[in-house]
Parts: sequence; C-alpha cells; structure tokens
Amino acid sequence: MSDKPVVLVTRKLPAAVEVRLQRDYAARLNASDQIYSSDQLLELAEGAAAIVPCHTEKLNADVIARLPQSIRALCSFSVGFDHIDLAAAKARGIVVTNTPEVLSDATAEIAMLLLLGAARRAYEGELQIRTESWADWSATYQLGVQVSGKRLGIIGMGRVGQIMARRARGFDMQIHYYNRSRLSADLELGAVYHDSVEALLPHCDFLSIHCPATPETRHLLNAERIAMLPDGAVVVNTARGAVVDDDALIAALRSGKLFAAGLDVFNDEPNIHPAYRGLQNTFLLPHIGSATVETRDAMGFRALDNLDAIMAGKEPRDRLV
Ligand code: 8YV
Repeated sequence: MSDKPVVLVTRKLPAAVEVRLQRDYAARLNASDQIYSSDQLLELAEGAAAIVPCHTEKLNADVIARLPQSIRALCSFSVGFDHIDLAAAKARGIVVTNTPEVLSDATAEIAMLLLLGAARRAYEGELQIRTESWADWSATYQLGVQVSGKRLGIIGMGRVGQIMARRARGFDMQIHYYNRSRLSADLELGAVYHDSVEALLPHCDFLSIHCPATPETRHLLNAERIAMLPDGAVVVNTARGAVVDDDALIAALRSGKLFAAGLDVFNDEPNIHPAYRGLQNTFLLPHIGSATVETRDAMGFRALDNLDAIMAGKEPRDRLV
C-alpha cells in the first residue's frame, strides 16, 4: 500500500495538474467529472488527508461537521470561497486555502468581453448572422452604446478589479470605484474613490462587479441601487451571482432603465433565472472567467503548492483559516 497521503479531488482537473497529484499523492481523481452529492463526497473522503474541491462542492457547516477526522485541509481550486464555511472548518482545525492572483487576468478579460459585448449588442449581432436574419446595412441598425471615454464604476478593487481598470483605461475609460478601503495612489492610478456603493453608482455609465460573495454583499445590486445608476447604464458581473438580485436586474433590463447586462456568473448555476435567456439585451457566458489553459493549470498548481505546504507542516501561501 502507498504511504503517500490520500487526497480527494472532487472534479476532473487539467491533465498536468492530475499528473502532479498522482506523482505526489494517493489521489482519488474524478475521471467522469460527475458532481458528487454531499453523501458521496463524505464517503469518498474516508481516510483522506485533504480535499481539493471546486466551487461546485458546497462545503457548508453540516458537511464540514461530518467530514472524516483524517481531513486536515481543504485546498480549493478557486479564488472564491463562498462554497466553504470557513468558521466551521476553523472550528474543526481544518486548514482552508484558495488560489488568488493566478486567475485575475483571465477574469478581467472576460469582464472586458462582457462589457464590450453588452454595450455593442454582440448577442443580437451573432444571432442574426447564425439565423440568417441579417437583412442589410442601415444607419440606424444595431446601435449600441460607445465604450470609449465613458465612466466605469468598479465595485471591489482587489486584484481582478485593478486589472479590469487597467484594461478599461486602454479604452480611455474614466475609473471610479468603491472598495472597503481606499487604495494607495500608486494602485489607484487616478481612479476616483467613493466611500460607499451608493456614492459610486450615479457615476457609472458602466458598472463592473468584482467583490466576493459574502452575507454582506448578497443582493448588493438590488432595485434601490439600480435606480441610482444613470439611465442606460450597462452592468457586468464576473464575481458571483449572489451579489445581484435577479428580479431587480431583469426588471431594469426590461424597462430600459439599463441598456444591457453582461453576466458570467448567476444565482443557482447552471439553472439560471430563465428570464435572462429571453432578453435581447443580455450577453451571457457560462461561468468561464478563469477558463483558459494557462489559468486553469496555474490554479491547479497553486492549489497543490498549498496542499504540499500543509502536508509538510509548513504555512501555506493562501491560507484562509
Ligand atoms: C472557477 C471562480 O472556475 O475561482 C473562482 O472563484 O469563480 C472560477 O473562476 C471556479 O470557482 C473553480 O472552482
């Protein structure tokens, strides 16, 4: 029998990551990539020293309480950690890590794609080509809103928010932001700080959300706050669906209060609010913010660096608790 520590890997990971996992651990991989129920996960975790979960596994207080005694670490293959009850893990002495930094570029790319696609009505254009319903050119056909030179409001000026700001400056956008704490001038790079979401919203021709999902940010973008945006604003979300009140956003897209929304994340994925699909002024992607070959490898290696450190009795780089 191998004396390598047993590690449960809940989803199929990139090949290079799985090769390293098998080299260094007795890895319980998930070749079929089925999503485990909590009971299956608990059963598969028997005797394991650690779990490498994704955001698809809900490690709530109940599941954590039922984890085998052998589990020492949860090294998530994700930057977000709203799927893990940190307090419950801490109470059991289980170390939890995430994978920050390595997915910031990829996520900001998708945020920019959504911003441009929503503003320039990319979905409608694509649809016309694919359904052979593109009739002809006209001077008033498919008019979108211009991005260049407009004001971009960013909620959550962490790593992804800062890269988003940098990319948007390439379009001469003026950056406004809300963050729990103001950035230093060398990180702000001239962006205008607002000390509350409410203070920020009236300045946003475009709004891009980059804050984590926490009990405090749940439904942060609700009807009351959408009303504070300028008429015809565009909303982009690459953070978590929970930050948005779907009914409020859909109502504002239907009424024309908002010009469009670009969304990569949703409440209750993949069973998203069905109204989004029927709206012409949405540009929708299936949670692919970090989905590049380079980033998914980097996320896997970062999760394994954390795992290696914990197994060696060292401090992991990305400890959450
Ligand atoms: C990942 C993400 O694809 O890392 C995150 O928090 O939202 C995504 O980019 C996913 O969470 C992997 O578990």
